[in-house]
Amino acid sequence: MGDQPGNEVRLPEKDRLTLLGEKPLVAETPAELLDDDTTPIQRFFIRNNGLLPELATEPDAWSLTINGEVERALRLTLAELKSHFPVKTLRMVLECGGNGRSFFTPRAVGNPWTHGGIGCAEWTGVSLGDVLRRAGLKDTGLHTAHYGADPDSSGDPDRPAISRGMPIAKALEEHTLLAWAMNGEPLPFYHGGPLRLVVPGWPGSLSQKWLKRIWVRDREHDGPGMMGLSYRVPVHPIPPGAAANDVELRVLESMPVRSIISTPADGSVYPAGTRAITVRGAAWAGDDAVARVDLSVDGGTTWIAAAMQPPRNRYDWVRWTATLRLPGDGYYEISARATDAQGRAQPVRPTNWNPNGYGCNVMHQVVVTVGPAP
Ligand SMILES: Nc1nc2c(c(=O)[nH]1)N[C@H]1C(S)=C(S)[C@@H](COP(=O)(O)O)O[C@H]1N2
Ligand SMILES: [Mo]
Repeated sequence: MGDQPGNEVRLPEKDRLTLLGEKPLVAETPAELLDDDTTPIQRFFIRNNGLLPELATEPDAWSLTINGEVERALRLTLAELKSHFPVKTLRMVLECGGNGRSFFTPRAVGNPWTHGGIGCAEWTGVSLGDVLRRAGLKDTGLHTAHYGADPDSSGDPDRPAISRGMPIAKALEEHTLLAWAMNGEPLPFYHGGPLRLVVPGWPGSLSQKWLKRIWVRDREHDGPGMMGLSYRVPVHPIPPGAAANDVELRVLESMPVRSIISTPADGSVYPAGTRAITVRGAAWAGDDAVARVDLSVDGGTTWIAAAMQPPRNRYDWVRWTATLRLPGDGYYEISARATDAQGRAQPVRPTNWNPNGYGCNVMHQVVVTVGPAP
């Protein structure tokens, strides 16, 4: 599949994802398909920025180079990564920085994500920090720069589709992984197999797929995805639709607190007389922890606290459930609102409009009807 430059992609292995773009392939998961504790591979969103690389025929021979501001440059095969460093499996959220973009008014530039640029998988790999320490970080090693095997849409092999980087502290966090397996299976090609980064809690764009090289730099990286308005948001809020010239910007790091309702599906109809419905979903909060999730069926007049399942590890999402009592038959809008450990809750309406539409964490709502639809 990877060797067809036209990317005429059919995805038999994907289950009812919503296609947001075909070239490059971008597809999100409808919220009602995010009802599993661990997102199955066939329901995991896809975000590509360029062409697909060639399919690796011998995954264990895949090599990763670590160079730049290190004592000794390393070139490691996947087989060496698997056997020379402590292996860990962590369930962690991966979320596109543009998730929720379509809720901004005016429309921000980019893929019109609704609530489905998110998934939570079990990633198996080694801590990037362990590998960087093996290479020996110099005092001048302050940022990373990531390179994958996928060329930019022009097809020029020297132009990466995307190449972002992070401050060295995030790279050294034990949860930042070089991952080769997803939900216990070899990392699928679409998700960056044989090898990718998983940088949990921060925009998905840092989690470089088809990872070939990590360049340790003495300054913030300047590859595609790092310059101009890319993954940057205004330091001080600006009016929706305003030009960003002369506006002070910062690189988007931790993603904001967010939740989705995965049951019931939007538009569900219940038999007349139903007075209690079970609601389920997930919540996550970037680098932070989820403190609570509340639900309302009356536009936020009253709230019911959801019961939360403890996360398995840091960066795992929180699965939650609640039973909502309804006063009678009719039409209801259910809203979910997550709050992080610092007391920051999801907004009722999208706040923090920004030109490229990052980090929109407006509450998710689903509509249900009890009894015959009016
Ligand atoms: N090499 C490479 N890595 C990449 C990308 C890409 O286009 N090429 N897209 C990034 C973006 S923007 C996101 S949101 C995640 C999506 O990962 P997924 O397709 O496995 O869901 O991969 C990131 N890593
Ligand atoms: Mo993304």
